[in-house]
Amino acid sequence: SNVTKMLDFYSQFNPSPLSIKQFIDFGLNACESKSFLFLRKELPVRLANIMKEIALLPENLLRMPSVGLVNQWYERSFEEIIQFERMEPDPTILSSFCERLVHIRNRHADVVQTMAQGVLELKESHEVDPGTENSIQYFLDRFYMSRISIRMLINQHIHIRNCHADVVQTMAQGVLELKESHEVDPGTENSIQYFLDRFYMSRISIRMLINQHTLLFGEQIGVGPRTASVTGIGGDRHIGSIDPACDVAAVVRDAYENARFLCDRYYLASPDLQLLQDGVPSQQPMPIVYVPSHLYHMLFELFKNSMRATMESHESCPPPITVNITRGQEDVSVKLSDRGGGIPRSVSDLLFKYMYSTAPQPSKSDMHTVPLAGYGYGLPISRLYARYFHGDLMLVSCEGYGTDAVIYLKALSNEANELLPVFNRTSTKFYRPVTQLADWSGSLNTSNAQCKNRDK
Ligand code: W6P
Repeated sequence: SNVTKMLDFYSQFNPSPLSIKQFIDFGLNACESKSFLFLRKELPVRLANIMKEIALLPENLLRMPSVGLVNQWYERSFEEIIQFERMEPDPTILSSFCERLVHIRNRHADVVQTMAQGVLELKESHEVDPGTENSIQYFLDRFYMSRISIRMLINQHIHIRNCHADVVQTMAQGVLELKESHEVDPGTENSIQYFLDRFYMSRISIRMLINQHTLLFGEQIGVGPRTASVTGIGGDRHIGSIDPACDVAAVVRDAYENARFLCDRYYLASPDLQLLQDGVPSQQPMPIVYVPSHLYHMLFELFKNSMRATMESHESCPPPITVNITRGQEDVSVKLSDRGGGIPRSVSDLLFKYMYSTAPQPSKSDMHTVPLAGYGYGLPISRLYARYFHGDLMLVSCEGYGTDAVIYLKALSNEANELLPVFNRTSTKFYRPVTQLADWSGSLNTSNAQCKNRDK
């Protein structure tokens, strides 16, 4: 069909990764039609690349209803975006494009849960061999990364429309509407010119005053920690979802406070936070060019895990969770250390595996006791957020004592490039489950170990 042809066409292109710096430059020179022209090619490319990988999934997973549903969402969204292929970026098209993006973003809101459901369906209906399990792990990492990147593009575009285009462009559109519906005489034209000069100048000056005021006084007033650090109500220095002065320490405090709220409700107590910078207590901000909501997501997840481990291993007097933030040449590192008794190495590898993370869900009837952390997809998804801009997330646990979790972030925004899955021959190979022979003694695949050299 036509859509299949388009899929083949767009999947030939590699996605173009952007750096945080490029996102910012693009956002500052915000031009909605330029963004439109970029996205109507880049979004189909990213969608097509991951859809080609969906098609390579093990057949028994593809047959699961939830996976089929997710697949349908992708097909529909791909079709909707390529509708704009040959359209001129006039105001009407630009606004319907933006509406479409919001629509698509909503359609894909529950992808993670639905995919997890699909994996659960598979596990309940089939015996899953290690080869298949590996393919699924490989796929889900790439699939969720692709999703993170697509959402990032959509959010940046919407920002460009909201922040820069809105007033100026809506006004321009009004002028256009007038010109199309009436003959405009020179006198009217002059007064419009006069008005708009003053209107825009007034706007520029008001924004300038607001920015100065909030930058100078916004921090002390304190709009409430969560809003302050994540949404950055303190002068809109934000460029879309990027904060060029994202205060890592403030986001740590936010995430801690919100996790503590859940912890207190569940355990009626919670560990304290000891916040260090370069190993010593500090109230200084630790600014970095980053997406605060992504950082918050990772920290909130890690805090929930640390708090649960701490409370489960200490009936009274829970030891504090220590967070040490450090800045080096390449990385800003955030290390969370708990004394929650740790986890064995055999378990810490599993925490990032989607197949194991799909723990049997807590009973739906028990809606009032929100479990603190269900080892859901929180950790693997958090690690993807870290890796998305070439950082990382690691766990080092000492069983019997506690766990260190480290988030690494690129210190320099021009090195913080998007990390994107690319569909090609190499990625295709991973979906052909070759039954690997164990080349180390006593390792994973016992059935293989027994039938030595029986690979055909
Ligand atoms: C634990 C297990 C865990 C996972 C992730 C982060 C922190 C911790 N602490 O005991």
